Amino acid sequence: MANERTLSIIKPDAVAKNVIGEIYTRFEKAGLNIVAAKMMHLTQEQAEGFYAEHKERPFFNDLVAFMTSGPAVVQVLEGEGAILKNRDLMGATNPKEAEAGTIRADFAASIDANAVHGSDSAASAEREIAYFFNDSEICPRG
Ligand code: RTP
Ligand code: MG
Repeated sequence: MANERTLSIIKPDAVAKNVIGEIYTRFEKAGLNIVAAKMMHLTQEQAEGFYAEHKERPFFNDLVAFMTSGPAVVQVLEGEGAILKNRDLMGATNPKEAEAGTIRADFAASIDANAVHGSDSAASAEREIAYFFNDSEICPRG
């Protein structure tokens, strides 16, 4: 499988629970390298732009309110099959349906406060990484 990059966000609920380190450990143990990272309290405009594909969905306003409710940690993960690997580590969108041992099963409280985001395709990953990071902020391993 190809070496890929994906955009990950530790959402405000997980930051508030103090589990940034536990989530980073899962990425690292799965062989994903954190090649860029920053903590950000997203503005309304940043959250709306990031989730623009969901603009017409009934949950859009709640999603934007949640994503701007506190600081988040945004990172680029790199590794073999990183996009799918990260989605597997995250588990299903609704933590009630997430497989045991996944990040959402272990740390998420609800479908709204669901601990993490991960790009869902190569095209999303490219857009989402560029949304938050310049090339100069990404530091691949030598
Ligand atoms: P994400 O984009 O945050 O990684 O999550 P996802 O791919 O698993 O889910 P997506 O369909 O992209 O939805 C984005 C976020 O919107 C909230 N959502 N609520 N109430 C609902 O039916 C509903 N559906 C989605 C979730 O917080 C989801 O993470
Ligand atoms: Mg999504």
